[in-house]
Amino acid sequence: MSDIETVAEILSRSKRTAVLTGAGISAESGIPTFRGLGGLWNGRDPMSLATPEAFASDPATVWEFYRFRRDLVARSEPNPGHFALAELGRRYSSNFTLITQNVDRLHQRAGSVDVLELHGNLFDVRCTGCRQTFDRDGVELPPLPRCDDCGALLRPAVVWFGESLPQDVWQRAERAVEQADALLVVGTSALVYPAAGLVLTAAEHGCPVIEINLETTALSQFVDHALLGKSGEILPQLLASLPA
Ligand code: BJW
Ligand code: ZN
Repeated sequence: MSDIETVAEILSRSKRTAVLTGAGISAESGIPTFRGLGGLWNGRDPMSLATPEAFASDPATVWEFYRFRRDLVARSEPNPGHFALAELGRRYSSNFTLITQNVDRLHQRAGSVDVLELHGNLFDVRCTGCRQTFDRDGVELPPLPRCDDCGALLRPAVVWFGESLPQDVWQRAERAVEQADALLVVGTSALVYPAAGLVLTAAEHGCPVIEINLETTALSQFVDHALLGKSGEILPQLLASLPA
């Protein structure tokens, strides 16, 4: 049996499947990852901009970075990896949970529903004054957008370092992983917590963990099966190996 067939067997037996994705799944859509080669956005290091401190000291630069990313993502399309996960979700429907660290919404554009966005998304904004969240998808933003209600600065509704994840989303993700019979971990370096901790939670519960990545990661030692390669190639192969 090939590695893919072994993993397909695990998935076909699984009653509850969870998936955790990271930036690597969108790399084949032309969206740079955060770390490693090519992990620079428009010449900038994303890690120095993904903090509340960076926003407080230079909101115009941080907004320029996020406007650039909103535009890039709007011009990009989901790839076969996103579509394969959407199809997997349709097959398993209520027994399938897709958890993503990505803020690009490409899973939803590929047809996935009920996606748990651990780190928010690029298209909502939040007021730094009255804390309301507004949908600004498809809207051209000025260099320093302000709240229509209270006039305070708006910020991207993403989760920066040192900030808490949305509690309801996090609790649903934890529960899904605790109850899962299989966890697929796709395209993440598994360096950022608490998201990476979901892999350890699954392993502690005896849940088979399958990693799909170009390379080994910080948590590869805890996974049961590592499929090395592009998620846009491996996920469709995996889908094709499942009984219809
Ligand atoms: C492919 C591929 C292909 C490429 N096919 N694969 C020490 C220990 C533990 C924790 C901490 C610590 N010190 C500080 C912390 C906490 C901190 C943290 O984890 N830091 C670590 C870096 C050490 N975490 C936090 O602060 C979190 N909050 C928190 O803990 O709250 C509690 C708290 C409250 C108050 C004070 C302190 C704590 C929040 C984390 C928020 C992360 N936010 C970002 C930015 C989001 C907005 C934005 O997008 O701009 O989220 S950072 C960035 O990293 C982004 C990503 O979602 C996240 C993960 O990155 P990801 O997805 O793994 O991407 P890469 O680039 O790292 O990896 C890509 C992978 O794809 C690679 O492996 C490639 O090989 C692979 N690949 N092409 C398959 N075709
Ligand atoms: Zn406001």
